[in-house]
Amino acid sequence: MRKEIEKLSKTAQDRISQARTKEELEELRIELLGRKQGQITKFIKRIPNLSLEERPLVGKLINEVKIKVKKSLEKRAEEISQEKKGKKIDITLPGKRPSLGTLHPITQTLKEIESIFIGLGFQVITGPEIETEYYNFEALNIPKYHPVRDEQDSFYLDDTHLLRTQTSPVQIRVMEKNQPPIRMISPGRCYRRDAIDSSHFPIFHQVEGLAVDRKVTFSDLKGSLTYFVHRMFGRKTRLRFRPSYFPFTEPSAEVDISCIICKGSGCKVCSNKGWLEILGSGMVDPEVFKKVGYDPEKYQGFAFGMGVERICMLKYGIDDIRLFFQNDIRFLRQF
Ligand code: 2U9
Repeated sequence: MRKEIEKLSKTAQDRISQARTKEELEELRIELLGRKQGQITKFIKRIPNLSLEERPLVGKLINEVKIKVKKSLEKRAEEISQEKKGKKIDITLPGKRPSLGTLHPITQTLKEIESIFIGLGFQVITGPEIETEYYNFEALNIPKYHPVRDEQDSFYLDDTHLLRTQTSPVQIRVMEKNQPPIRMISPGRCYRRDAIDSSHFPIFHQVEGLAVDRKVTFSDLKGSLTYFVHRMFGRKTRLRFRPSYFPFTEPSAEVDISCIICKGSGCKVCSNKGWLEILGSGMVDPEVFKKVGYDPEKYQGFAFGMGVERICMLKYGIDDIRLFFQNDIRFLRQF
């Protein structure tokens, strides 16, 4: 019987080390150590048939084999789970690149506009989005019942406070507190009660600029805006200053650029005109200077304003303003 036990011990060790899965190991455990039919159990059951001298010796041997088999089963199980883990990680594969977020296209465009004017010596100054009627309208030479107030239908919060329709109030506040020279731009969100379509949305972004000093002329305005357009849309872009009207500037001009898609020959984007309107501008109206206590005989200034969404749409060929406000990751991911 001893020989049989030793033989079983050897084959058991071989079979355990060859097992490939935990299921195979479990089958082996039952075959060897199972309570009723296990091969080792069967040897234990045969002990009473042995002589009294042999019983303790064989009993001891069986016990040793049983412990050895149990340990081997455990060791092999551990090896199998390690092998399994090892298979999951292939260290030769290239690493996964974490997906990085990007700045919103409007933020990117704002930053680009800001950096161009910073290069021209303009300061970037922001201000509140809730304004009083005085700063949003009166100080900008837009009295009550002026037709521009209808065009810029606004969101009133109470009798005197509204969401600003432009960022010019920031510039009024800066002039109130500082003496010329002033060179500043004020970027930020504005609100108008517009019906929503592909080019209108009640929230939009503006960058307005202001330069005030002695002897500031319309040539300074043209030079600064030409430099801006060349940096923003390329040096080959042509500009056209078209007479216009704003209550806060006199004279006023709208700035068109040669269509950046067709270069001026006419296409869908420019409605076959060859030109795209991108800016409003003008010399600061003396009435505005009087409101902030500047002497219009002593100081002149030029001012301009642009819609950031429009600039961004033209630059990237986006045909619907609503895309900027929907936060659809498939749109945002492209910038
Ligand atoms: C002060 C005095 C004058 C800012 C100006 C425009 C012309 C203009 C529009 C462009 C598209 C608004 O976003 S838009 O709808 N703006 O055409 N803005 S001049 O003039 C100022 C600003 C501040 C104290």
